[in-house]
Amino acid sequence: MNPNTAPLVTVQLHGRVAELTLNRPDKRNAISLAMVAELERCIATLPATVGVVVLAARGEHFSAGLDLSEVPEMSAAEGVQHSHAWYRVFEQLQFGRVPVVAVLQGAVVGGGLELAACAHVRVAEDNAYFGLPEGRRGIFLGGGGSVRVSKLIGFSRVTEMMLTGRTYSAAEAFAIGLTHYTVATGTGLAKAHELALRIADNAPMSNYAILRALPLIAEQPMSHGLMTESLMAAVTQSEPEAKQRVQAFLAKRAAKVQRGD
Ligand code: 1HE
Repeated sequence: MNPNTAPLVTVQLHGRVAELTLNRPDKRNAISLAMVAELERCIATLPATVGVVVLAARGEHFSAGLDLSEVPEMSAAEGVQHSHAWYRVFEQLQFGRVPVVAVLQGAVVGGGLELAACAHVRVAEDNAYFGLPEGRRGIFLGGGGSVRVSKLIGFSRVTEMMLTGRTYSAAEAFAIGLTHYTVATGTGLAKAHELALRIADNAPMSNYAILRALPLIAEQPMSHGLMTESLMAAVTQSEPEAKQRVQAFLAKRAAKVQRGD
């Protein structure tokens, strides 16, 4: 297909899992406003049967970040609007209806890392590397990374990454908590689908609480956090599905937790 007419994001449905794939490998999946809009449309039109999203990218690199060809033409006012267009879709990813598992390979840099930071589970192939080269380009984070990436690895590491332009390897990214899994090159998608199926098997109310309540609790003072937690616990355990699942365990009909799970 002509790269100029190919969709910038493709959607493939695998039962309860929707695979969303950035599809601009010739430009290293640089994120243009058109790609942001396409991502937004794909998320908004996911069938109700979808319980988990796998976010992937075609080609050797997850994403080279912001499409730099958009920068020279942008005024300050347009720059603010540009960031807000990214924020809107990234918020839908992070706080939407369904958990997101990202598969990361090659360059995961700038806005690509900001996008990856919206996912709930990050699987990196061992050839992945992570950087924030904004300082090198004379620009700044603009896709929520100063907040999201700082929350993941701390303000000090983000400062150093941005000042020096250093990259973290897949092994280092795992060690500092930027990713959750490191897998061999070429196996990330399979691992992401395996994890997605496990997530899809959770009770929907538990997944809701994990996605919606947990991040709020993390921002609350301890006394408020404990109150929110207790209310959320009461709501989830009142669901008929929770009663059934607990009864199944007590009747020895449900799987035990196993080492290596
Ligand atoms: C691009 C972009 C891009 C590649 N915008 N066109 N991001 C960066 O500073 C990273 C810039 N990119 C790179 O450092 C490299 O491209 C990679 C290390 C990611 C990949 O290298 P390589 O050798 O595989 O590919 P390439 O030859 O550099 O790029 C292939 C094509 O993609 C080439 O275009 P072509 O017409 O010559 O084929 C590149 O120009 C194009 N390309 N990256 C536009 N980013 C919300 S604010 C977020 C702020 C940021 O994200 S700042 C970080 C920007």
